[in-house]
Amino acid sequence: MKAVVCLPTYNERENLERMVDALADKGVTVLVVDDNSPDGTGRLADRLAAEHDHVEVLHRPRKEGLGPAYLAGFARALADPEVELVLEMDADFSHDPADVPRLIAAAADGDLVLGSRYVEGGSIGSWGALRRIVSAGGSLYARVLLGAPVHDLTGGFKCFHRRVLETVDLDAIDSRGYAFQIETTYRAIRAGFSVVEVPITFADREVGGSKMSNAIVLEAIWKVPALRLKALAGRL
Ligand SMILES: Nc1nc2c(ncn2[C@@H]2O[C@H](COP(=O)(O)OP(=O)(O)O)[C@@H](O)[C@H]2O)c(=O)[nH]1
Ligand SMILES: [Mg+2]
Repeated sequence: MKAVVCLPTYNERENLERMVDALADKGVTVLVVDDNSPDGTGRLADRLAAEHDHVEVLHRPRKEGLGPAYLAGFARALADPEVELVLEMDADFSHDPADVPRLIAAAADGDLVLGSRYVEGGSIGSWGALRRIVSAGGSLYARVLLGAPVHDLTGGFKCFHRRVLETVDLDAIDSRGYAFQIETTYRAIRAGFSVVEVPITFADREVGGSKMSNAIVLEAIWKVPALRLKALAGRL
């Protein structure tokens, strides 16, 4: 079953080559989606794509957040009719490339697989107290407001079957940050798809900087009730 890992990058020059190497023996195609990173990640990605059969690159003109980058990556991945699984993954080693086969294997048991920090066996490495609270609180907030039976709604290590991405109205999604993760999972659930959570250990990045911002947190806070209202109005 052909699988594509969409890897959004913004200033990940120090991580990308190691990540591409770590994914080389996982039987996946890596689609780097770079938003014209000022640090030259896009040029590095082009070189890696020239060197490795399992690497492809999608260049976008400017940074617009994770959401639009993933949507562009999904469209590119699905354009190949042989692709059955599309994965989301961070390029900064917060998500362990060694976990990719577990996510793919779990796709046999569900339509959407989530790498989950908040189920038994899952954990977070060295994050400080504030980020833990924002992340765990955000997932709980979304879980309660949406009534979604999922423990990690904000995580970005996921594996979609093609049918999920073809059924959900991706054109209607304008979330950019964590809200994008919440929205894609919620829309999948609303559409009747099954979700499987696989425990993962989330590690803090060792090199490069996080792009998390207050705007990303605020977007998630207001988007969750907005999604619920849309669903109640029968528009989702
Ligand atoms: N293409 C693209 N990638 C992004 C953007 N923002 C973040 N990323 C990538 O998304 C992944 C997760 O972002 P990160 O900043 O580590 O977020 P954090 O893990 O929540 O701190 C990394 O691979 C980033 O390079 C963006 O606007 N565009
Ligand atoms: Mg990160």
